[in-house]
Amino acid sequence: MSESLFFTISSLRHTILSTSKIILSAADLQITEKTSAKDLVTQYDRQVQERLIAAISELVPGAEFVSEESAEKGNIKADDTFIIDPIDGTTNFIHQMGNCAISVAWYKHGEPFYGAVYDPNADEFFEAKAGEDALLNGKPIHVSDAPLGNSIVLFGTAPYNPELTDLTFELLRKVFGKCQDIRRMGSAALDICHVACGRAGLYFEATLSPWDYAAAALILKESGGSLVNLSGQEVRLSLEKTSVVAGNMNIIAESGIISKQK
Ligand code: LIP
Repeated sequence: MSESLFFTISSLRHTILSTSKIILSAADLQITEKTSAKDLVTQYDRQVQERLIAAISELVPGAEFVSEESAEKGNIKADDTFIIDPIDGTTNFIHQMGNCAISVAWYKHGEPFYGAVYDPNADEFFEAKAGEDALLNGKPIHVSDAPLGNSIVLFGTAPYNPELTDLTFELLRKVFGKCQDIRRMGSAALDICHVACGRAGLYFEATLSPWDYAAAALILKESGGSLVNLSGQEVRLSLEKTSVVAGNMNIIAESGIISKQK
């Protein structure tokens, strides 16, 4: 990797760390509803997003952005596109439950180049550069090779999409009897990172937006894991929502939640 790219990634890491202080010092949330009373945003989601976009635009002139709280979505095939979730786990953040993260993915010509997911409450910085080890606070991480029966399964409830509730709990019922236990932690990006570092064996959610998974998908890949949809196809970055299943391929197969498209 060139010295200038190395410097840019170091500067991006520093920007994420410094911007995260906004989350830790939050006070007057100024909560507003987006699509429903379950789909909320605070002034801090917007502040973090603005701070990140301004800093990255200096670091990578001409960069395009796909960010959760921006109406305008950039071109995911541009020379440089940053896919940002300023606060993944906003509902946890609103209820002061921790377990939320800043997620930033850097794509080059539509291919993942760098991904970072930072949980400021736990001070855990997950990151990966394409083709290199996935890291947690600078140390290599790897998915678990434990069988499903010895594994925690994480899941999301797709709360913004009540039409998917029955499917979610059918899938949950299917795995609950086969795994050690289940958890709903509330941040898709962190859930996928918990799979990447081997804390959990599997994560699934019936629908996610690109900013929820874009960075964690690269971290998972470089930790030896796979991100597929509920039909078993590899998840590729798209502006369309997609179902996701994260794990190693053995545990994904063992779970029985994939239904191959005919
Ligand atoms: C959230 C995800 C969560 C999912 C929610 C929402 P947000 O992201 O992390 O797993 O269930 O629907 O997408 O909205 O907090 O950035």
